[in-house]
Amino acid sequence: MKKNIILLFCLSIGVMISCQNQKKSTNPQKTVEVKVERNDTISKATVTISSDLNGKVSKEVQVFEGAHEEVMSKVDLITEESEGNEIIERKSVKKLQFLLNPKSGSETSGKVAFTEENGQVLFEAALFGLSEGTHAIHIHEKADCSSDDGKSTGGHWNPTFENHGAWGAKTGYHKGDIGNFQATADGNGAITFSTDQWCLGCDDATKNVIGKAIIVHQGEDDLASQPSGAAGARISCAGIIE
Ligand SMILES: [Cu+2]
Ligand SMILES: [Zn+2]
Repeated sequence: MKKNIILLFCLSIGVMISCQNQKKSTNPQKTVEVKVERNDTISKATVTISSDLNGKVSKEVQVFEGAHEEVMSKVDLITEESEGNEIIERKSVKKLQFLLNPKSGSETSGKVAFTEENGQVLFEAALFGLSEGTHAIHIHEKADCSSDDGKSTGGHWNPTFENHGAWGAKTGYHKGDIGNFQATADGNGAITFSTDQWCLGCDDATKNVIGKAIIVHQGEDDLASQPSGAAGARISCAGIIE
């Protein structure tokens, strides 16, 4: 009798498992990923639609390039078509790129990029024509690189009214206090920086970097002097504009 009960128990577990396995979906799960890259002349959108039908994944990629409004209206069309079907996730990546131009009689140029993904902004800069050693790089408050000395960009971007300092310091830091980087003997330098305390064009004025400027300095930021770290002349500038 006891044996029969155990046998019945095992049988019913077996049935339960096989029933669950039969619950296979006939509708694919769709994921739409929209990646938008933009610089001052052109926008490029890459739309990847992935369909997952019971583990079988197929991908369809479409790329649009051209004027920003045109590109975005094509993206809207595709994503609207897919809506109502089985979209489970929609990712959006926004990338802005700018050129840094020499200031204060320097020959320092470079490239900067901001990439926003999942609430995180990645900042990447590559510099050329520097003197060897440590240089400061900050976000200043105005996207105006018109003056020869770069001072038209104003002071450090400080929307939370804190002291100047090292990023994350308990004693305070500006939202523009990226910090320092090193340049090699051949004059090249690079820095990457990632934070969730910035955004690209959101409504939060304490996070939005659009309308500000990137400034590279001749000297090192001592991360203590007020109001800007005593980093010396402004030798390269880029406005962060959309
Ligand atoms: Cu600065
Ligand atoms: Zn500062």
